[in-house]
Amino acid sequence: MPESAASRALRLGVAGPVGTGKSSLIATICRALADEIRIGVITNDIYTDEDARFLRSAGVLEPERIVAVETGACPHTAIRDDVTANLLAAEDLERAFAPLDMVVIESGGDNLTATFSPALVDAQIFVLDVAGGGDVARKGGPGIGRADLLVVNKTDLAPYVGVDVPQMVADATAARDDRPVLALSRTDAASVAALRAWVLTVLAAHRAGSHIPQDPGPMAPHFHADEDGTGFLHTHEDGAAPHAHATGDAEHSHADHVHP
Ligand SMILES: Nc1nc2c(ncn2[C@@H]2O[C@H](COP(=O)(O)OP(=O)(O)OP(=O)(O)O)[C@@H](O)[C@H]2O)c(=O)[nH]1
Ligand SMILES: [Mg+2]
Repeated sequence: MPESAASRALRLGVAGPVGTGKSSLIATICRALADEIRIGVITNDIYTDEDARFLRSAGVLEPERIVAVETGACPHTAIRDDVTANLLAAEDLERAFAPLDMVVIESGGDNLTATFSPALVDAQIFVLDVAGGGDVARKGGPGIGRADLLVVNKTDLAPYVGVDVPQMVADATAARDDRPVLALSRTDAASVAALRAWVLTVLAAHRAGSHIPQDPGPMAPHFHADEDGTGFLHTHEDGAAPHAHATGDAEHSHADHVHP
């Protein structure tokens, strides 16, 4: 008989553009909760195990509980199109350290359109940072629009990059039809407490069987530029009507395109 989702660890995905603070956020979650709940972590990197090494060196979890999956391809492939490697890693971790309460999976940094398949995670966090610009939240996309939690990270940097955090949070909230948005800085204890509380709420709902994994929707078609200035349109045709735009513009030119 298939195991019911509620009887295994909560699988929590963390996605978002390169460098927005995904690994740091996972370190923060571990630091805040490792004494209370049993956590395992899976990192995805294209060619290295850099993020796993960062998290091991942060000393927030036993090193053996942090495993790296080298995806060797577009990061979104391993979290959306073929999740096998990540699923096997999650099952291995859950078996090796049974019983685990939560397995956190970090996507390799990608563009604004990357989301986890609900076949891999029960809930997902999408991470933006203020340094990416205050207008990013307004641009939408499946992760910004429909991840279980949107984090606006590194708020401590806002004064230096001229971003109005309350405005960015208000724009994000509007883009998300009032789904939760959290302004976070690892240096702001109140925001870390709010993140901790959110994770515990989702975990409790998962255990109670009342948490329903959401699919934020497939990636928008996006453009992969080649070195010679040409490229190809990459579509993920698992639901939405794919469509092409005029190409020749910047790489991932459809990253900010939302499919309602
Ligand atoms: N000021 C500030 N810097 C932060 C914060 N969180 C993360 N950083 C820094 O942002 C940089 C990127 O953080 P990471 O956690 O490696 O980001 P990431 O999203 O995991 O990066 P990739 O996995 O490479 O996509 C590092 O230099 C972190 O120290 C924060 O709250 N405030
Ligand atoms: Mg990382």
